[in-house]
This record gives sequence, C-alpha cells and structure tokens, in this order.
Amino acid sequence: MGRRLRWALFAVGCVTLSGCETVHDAADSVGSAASSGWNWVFGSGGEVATATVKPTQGNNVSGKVEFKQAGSVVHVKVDLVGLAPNSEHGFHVHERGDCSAPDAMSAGGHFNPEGVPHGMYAHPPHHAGDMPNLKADDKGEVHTSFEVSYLSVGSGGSDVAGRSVIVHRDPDDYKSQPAGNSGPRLACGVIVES
Ligand SMILES: [Cu+2]
Repeated sequence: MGRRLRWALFAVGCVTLSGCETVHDAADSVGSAASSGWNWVFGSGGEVATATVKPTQGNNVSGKVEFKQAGSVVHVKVDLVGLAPNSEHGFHVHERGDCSAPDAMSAGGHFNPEGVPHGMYAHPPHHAGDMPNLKADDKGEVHTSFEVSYLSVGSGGSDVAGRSVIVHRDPDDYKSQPAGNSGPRLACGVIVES
C-alpha cells in the first residue's frame, strides 16, 4: 500500500480515537513511527502473541501456541507433545494469564468478554475463547493450525494477549455449560505479545 493512502487512512482512524496526537507528533520522520501508528489504530499489522505451554501437576503435555493477526482473522498454530495417542482435547483461551496453580485453575474460566453462553467455535453464540478440539496423532502429538474471526492480537476487546491457553483432558462437547464438560486442565500457557 502506498504511503499516501496509509497516511490518509491513519488520519481517518484518528478522528474516532484519542491519543493519536502523540503518535502523530512522534512520527515527524515518518518511517517506523508511522508504521507503528498504523498498527495501533487498525490492529491488523501482523501482530503475534505466543504461549509456551507447560504441564499441570501430574501431566506431561507441553509445547507452543502462536496467535497471528492477519487482517480481520487470527491464525492459530498449535504444536504440542505428551498427549495420549489418538486422543481428543478441549482447547480454549481462558481469561487470566496466570498458570501458577498446580491444576491451572488460576487461569479462571473461558475468556468471555461478551458474557455469552459457551458453544461451538464459529457458531455464535459462543465464548471468544472457544476453539476447536485438538486431536493428537498416534504419537500423542498435535501439529495443527486454524483460523478464527472472533479473537484479536494486540488490540481490541477480544485481544488474547495477557490471557492463557488451556488444554483439557477430555473433548469439549460444545454445549455443556460453562465449559463443554472437558474435564481437568492438562496444560496451561500464558499468552504474551511478541
Ligand atoms: Cu478451557
């Protein structure tokens, strides 16, 4: 996109938001300051947040989850090891970025900024934190990626940064309240913007 158009759109964004003045003033030299202003307003500049997933007490599941903003959607990439072969697991964003409890209950309930019932991802109403079940392969590993339209990275009311991801023992049935009857928490990771 040309610099002239970027600036025109950035100026439009400033009409509805306070605090633009500071960003604009700092952007005298254009270049990188202009780019960061753009991302700040629109939240679509390829922001990435990652979670290092660690096992809860008595479990063995670990790995990494990456959230990457791409326009209006977020790509979620999941790599985990230590699950039972060919098992299926509920997988959600939980509201608190706190995995400190041995059973990860410190992460709280599902991330649910809209205060709606739990449900199936992509079929509203559902929690912003609802995501598809993970299926482990015959080695007990998950290497998958998918896309969601109801989360964001780095800005907005559904920003995943500062939340956590939880891998549950059982599959999410996508209907039981409040969490799909997916059982105890096998692993937890705090989501940090990178
Ligand atoms: Cu959960």
